[in-house]
Amino acid sequence: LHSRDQSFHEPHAPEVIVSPNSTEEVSGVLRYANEQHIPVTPWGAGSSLEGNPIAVNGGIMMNFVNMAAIVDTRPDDFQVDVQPGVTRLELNKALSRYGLFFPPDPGANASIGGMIANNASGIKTIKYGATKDNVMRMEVVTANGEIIHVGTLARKDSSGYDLLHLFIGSEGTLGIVTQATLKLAPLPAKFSAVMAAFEDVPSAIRTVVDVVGAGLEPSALEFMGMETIRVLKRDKGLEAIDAPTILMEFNGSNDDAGLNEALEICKANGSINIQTAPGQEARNKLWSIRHGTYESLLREHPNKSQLHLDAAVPVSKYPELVAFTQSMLVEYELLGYIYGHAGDGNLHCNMIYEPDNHEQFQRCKTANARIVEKAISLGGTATGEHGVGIGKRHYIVEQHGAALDVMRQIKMTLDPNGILNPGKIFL
Ligand code: LAC
Ligand code: ZN
Repeated sequence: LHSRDQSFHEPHAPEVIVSPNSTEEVSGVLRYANEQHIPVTPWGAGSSLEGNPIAVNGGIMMNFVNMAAIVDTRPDDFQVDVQPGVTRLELNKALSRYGLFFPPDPGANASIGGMIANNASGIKTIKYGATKDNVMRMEVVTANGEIIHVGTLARKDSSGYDLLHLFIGSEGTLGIVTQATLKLAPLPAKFSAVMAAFEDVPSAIRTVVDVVGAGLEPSALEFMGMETIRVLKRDKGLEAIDAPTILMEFNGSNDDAGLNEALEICKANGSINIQTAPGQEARNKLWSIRHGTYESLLREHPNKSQLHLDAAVPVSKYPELVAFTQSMLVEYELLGYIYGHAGDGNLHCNMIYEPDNHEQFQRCKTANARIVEKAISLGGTATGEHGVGIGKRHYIVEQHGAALDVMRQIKMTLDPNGILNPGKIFL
C-alpha cells in the first residue's frame, strides 16, 4: 500500500513505515535518520501522479495517518489550522458548517500535506489559485529535526525571504510540514455549469481563450477531447455528444452575468451543442464525472499502462500546445486522451501503452518529451500541478537552467545528507 502512488512509476517498498503522533515525534525520527543517513519519505494519501512519494531508496516512510486533526478554525479570519494528514474532502466537510471551504481541488481526495508538498491545484485554480496561494503559515521540521515556523497569519508580509513558498512545492525534499494555516473562502450560494461542444478542437480552444480574455471569472474552465468524452459517456453515463467540449462553472452570490456572456462567446465560436446544468445537483454530477476522469481512463484500459502529460503554458499559447500534442499522437502512432484545465493553460494527455511493450513505451516517452519541450519553448512548464517527482526530472534541467543549481544549493543547505525524499526533483 505504501510502495506506489497512482502513477505508472515502478513501485518500491520502504524498509519501515512510521506514523508519528506529534511534531516532536517527527523531529525525533528526523534527527535519528539524519545522524544515521537513512532516507525519509513523507506519505500523504498516495494519490500523486508522478511517483512523488515512492521510497525509491527504501528507508523510512513517514505516514501522517495519526496527524490528521483539524486543530483550530477561525471563521472570522477565514483561516483553519490543520495537521498534514487530513484529507481535502474531510476538511471541506468539517468547514461547511461555517459556510467556508478550502478551494484548491486536485480531484483526488489528497491529503493537505501532499497538496502542500506538490503545490497541487486543479479545477478551481482559475478563480482561487493553487495551493501556494491558499497557505499562510506552516510549521516545518527540517532534516536535522529542527522545528521552524514560516509565513504569518497576517494577510500581508514583507519580513524577509519567503520561506513559506520555498517549502510549498518542494515535494518533501527540504523539510516536513507538520501543521499549516490555510486560507479559506466563503462557500458560494449559487452555481451554474455549462458544457459546450464544438465541431473541432480549434473552435473549442478559441472559446477558452476568449472567455479568459473577456475577463469573465469562471470558477472552472476545462477542455475535453472527443475521445475523452466518449470514455466518460461509456463509463459514467455522461450525457454529451461526441465532440471536443469545454466545461465551465460560474459561482457567486447572486447573478449569472458571467455565464450569459460565456454562452454568447460559445455561440459566436460556433458551438454545436450547449447544455447548462443550473443548480447545485446538476453541477455536482457534472463535476464528479470530471473529477473521476483519470480513474475512468484507467478503467477503460484495465491491462494497459498510461503515461501522463501535465504541461502548462500561457493561455494564449494553449491552442498551439493542444495542436502540437495531437500531431505527436499521430506521428508516434499512439492512443492518447486529451483533457485539461484549459483556463490555466494546463494540458493533460494520458498515453496508453502495453506494460511489457518497451518500444511502445519509448514512443510515449519521446512524444511526451517533445510536448514538454514545446510547452517550455512557449514560456511554460514541464508540470503544472503534479510535481517533478520522478518523471519530470529530465525536463526541469532545460526549464530552469542555471536556476536549478541554485535549487541544488538550497537543497544542500537544508538537507546536507540528502535524507529527505531522495531521488525526486533532481536527477
Ligand atoms: C486531472 C488530474 C489528472 O486533472 O490532474 O484529472
Ligand atoms: Zn489536472
